[in-house]
Amino acid sequence: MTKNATVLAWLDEMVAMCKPAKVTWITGDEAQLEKLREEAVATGEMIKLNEEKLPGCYYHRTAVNDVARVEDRTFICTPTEVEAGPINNWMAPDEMYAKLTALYTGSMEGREMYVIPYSMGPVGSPFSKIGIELTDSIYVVLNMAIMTRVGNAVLNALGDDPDAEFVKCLHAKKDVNPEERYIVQFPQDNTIWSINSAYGGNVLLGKKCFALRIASYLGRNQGWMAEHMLILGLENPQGEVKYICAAFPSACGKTNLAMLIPPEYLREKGYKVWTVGDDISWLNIGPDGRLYAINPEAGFFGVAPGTSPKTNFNALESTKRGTIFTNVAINNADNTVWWEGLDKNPPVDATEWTGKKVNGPAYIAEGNNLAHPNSRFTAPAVNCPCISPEFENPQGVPVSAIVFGGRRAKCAPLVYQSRDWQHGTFVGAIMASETTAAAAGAVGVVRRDPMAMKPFVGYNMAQYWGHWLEMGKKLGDKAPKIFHVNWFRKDDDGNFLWPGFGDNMRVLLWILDRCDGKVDADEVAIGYVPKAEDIDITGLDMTKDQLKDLLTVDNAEWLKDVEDPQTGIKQYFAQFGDQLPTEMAQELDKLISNLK
Ligand code: OXD
Ligand code: MN
Repeated sequence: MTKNATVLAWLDEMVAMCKPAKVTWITGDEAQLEKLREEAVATGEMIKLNEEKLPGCYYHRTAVNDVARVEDRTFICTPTEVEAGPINNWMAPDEMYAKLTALYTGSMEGREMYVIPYSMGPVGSPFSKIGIELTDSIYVVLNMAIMTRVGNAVLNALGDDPDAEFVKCLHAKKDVNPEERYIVQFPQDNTIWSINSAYGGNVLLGKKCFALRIASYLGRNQGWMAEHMLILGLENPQGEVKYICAAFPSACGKTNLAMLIPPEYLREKGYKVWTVGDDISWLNIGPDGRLYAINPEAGFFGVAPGTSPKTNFNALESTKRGTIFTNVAINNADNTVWWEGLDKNPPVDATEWTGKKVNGPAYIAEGNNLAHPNSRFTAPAVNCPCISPEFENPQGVPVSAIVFGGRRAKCAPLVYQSRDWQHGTFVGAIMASETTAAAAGAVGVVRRDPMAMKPFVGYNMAQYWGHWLEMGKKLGDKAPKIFHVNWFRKDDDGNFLWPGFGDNMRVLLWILDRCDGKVDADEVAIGYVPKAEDIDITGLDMTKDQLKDLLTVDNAEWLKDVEDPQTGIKQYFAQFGDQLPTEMAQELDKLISNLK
């Protein structure tokens, strides 16, 4: 426990409102966590999986109406609407507190409240931040114990100073009613309130709510950045490691890139990839003036379907022990797990994700999924075979390059480099991705997702771009170089032009060569593209001409992307009105004049 008066006063207030039958502090001791696992198994909240094949692994099933983040019920409650900006849901803080207080009052009667002190980032790192989550869900406690560092060590790091900074997080399952589900950030109060959900991204409040929404706001005020970016280290045959941060919207292969296995001929030469993080980067300017990244998380909350030994061996290995699986299918023959894309042998004696016993192959043949498409694994990062030796480094890793990306059938070339930080900020701001068949709605529709932060920015997106520009000024010539990639370009017959997966390493090598000033490039309207001879295609079933096709920039296509009345860049920027930094408007004018 703690003597910190601010923590204790806040806890008293929340207890008085939620009225739990009992309050338990999470200490971080394994014995306490083990007792909670046993309790969750006894109540049916979790199922223990095959101890021999999946040691320390558990299964959890959510309510069928509670399987994903709920962007339409996620709010940024700043004093004025303009602070939240046009792409966030907003309500005045007082109004939201009143509305939610009514819902929370008595919500934990007869239930136990768990108090989880947690650190985002290694405990005691100058770049780490502390949160305390109150929850009535054992599932949340056990997930938080994988995804973050929890317990007494965190309280010691917070100390007794009543002014010490921490984020106050409150979660109540209540009755999981989707009509009264709210995921609410109060950035000015360092506060997050989540109610009526028990699904990952809505309730593991350290992740998206704190490490992106609240942290992006803190970062603006404190001179650092919280970004939706993986962090990977690329080691060359001389043993030097350079670090890259990369932001992609969902369904663009972020976890796969973070854990990439280089093509065999590069492995043989001695190239390696090290994973520092797969989802979130906190970026600070270090003592030498360069940008340093830490991964605030301690685990991976990954999408299971599609993960296989071929697509992501390292992610799959990470799930082999100490992992919680949510909404995948169970193979009853040996009490293990299965999901679409794991292999070609769906279990015959299966329990599909909602809990129905089915014949797996027959059920799939009828057009059903055994695992929910957004089913997840919560796996400890230390399980990952390629976890970076720098993973726990409290100073973080120096970033050489920032990479933005999206899924574009046309338009964006395989890779291009921005001219400078300001132009790179613009490249991030115009990021877009095409919707896939994996989500409901029309396929191939362009959706703008600046810096992959559309669902996660904790204040006005235009002011966030302004903050990027400020950080660039501070970094000066030490700023990382900024690039954009597109692994998803297609030919006129709809075939992908680039093999992707491990071969993406070939593009990363060009990016690092550019950072080191080792290769020339061609300047085109949108920035710099590689000379075809500088991307190594050894061993690929691809001609130089096909590579050239991947690198071409079609100015007419780009002009359409700027001008499109629904999804165009001009239209998108217009909604920010006078909040749009003039530099962004200038970059747009420059793009248009270059294209013409
Ligand atoms: C995630 C997401 O779960 O971005 O990481 O939705
Ligand atoms: Mn994410």
